Amino acid sequence: SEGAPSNTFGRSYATADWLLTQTAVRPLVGIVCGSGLGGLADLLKDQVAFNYRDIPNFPQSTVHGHAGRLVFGTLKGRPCVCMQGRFHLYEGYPIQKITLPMRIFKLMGVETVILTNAAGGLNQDYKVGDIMIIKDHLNMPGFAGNNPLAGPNDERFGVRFPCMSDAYDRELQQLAVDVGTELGYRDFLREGVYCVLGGPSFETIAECRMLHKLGADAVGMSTVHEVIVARHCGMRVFALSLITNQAVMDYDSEEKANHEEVLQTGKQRAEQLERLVSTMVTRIEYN
Ligand code: 6GU
Repeated sequence: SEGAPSNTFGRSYATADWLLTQTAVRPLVGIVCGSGLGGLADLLKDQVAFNYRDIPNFPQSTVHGHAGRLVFGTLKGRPCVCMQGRFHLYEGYPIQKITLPMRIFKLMGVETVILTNAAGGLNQDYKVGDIMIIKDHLNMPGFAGNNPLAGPNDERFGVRFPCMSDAYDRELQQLAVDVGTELGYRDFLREGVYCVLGGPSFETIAECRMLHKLGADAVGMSTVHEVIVARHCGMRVFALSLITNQAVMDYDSEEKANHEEVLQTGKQRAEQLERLVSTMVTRIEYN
């Protein structure tokens, strides 16, 4: 029957229901923390946290050697839920499994999703440590048919052919510029296009050059799938990339992309990125 292969409505509903019986928090904002950026969850007050392995239907995190956590709590009184650790295509999950948490967010009442990630800089003006407000994306796996909405459409979530030209909420982008300016972040705050690849191998030099020519400012392995599913079911979306390294663009370079550099830069800028997001949360308007 319709929706049968994955029945994500039934599973999302059961999980949302289970979570809401375990916590009094009714989250309006859902946050997804990127690599090295999980400290955001620690800012939540009156926390109720769940290991992913204890949540029915939740995928398990494999990437950093420790279990991911879903953390409920409040940021200056605003009810939030925060994913500390996310799921990636390169871990081998079916793409619908990666994005299931977005549908669970929706069914718990979340209106706004904020996503962060670590990314490589393709724009030659970008420096390591820059924070990029994502204004648009290039979905490379999607070009090859790997889209989380492929398969039967469940109208309870959204339409068959969702619009993506308004995926990244303009008001939230402006709010980020305003808050970033107030916090004194202007020198390292950027706005650009994020390109997602499947990973886990980093890009070749030729691939970086190609992506740059195609209009990408930063490249990574996450976020876009979650954005598509979040927009499909009508949540507002805001996303940030922390530029953790410069993608290698020429053959004379001695640079090599590596995960340690990604995590190291995350540590240096994480606090500022967390302050930007938490300040934004306290100013978002709710319906
Ligand atoms: Cl250079 N590439 C990709 N695909 N993901 C990244 C990255 C680069 N830096 C951080 N994440």
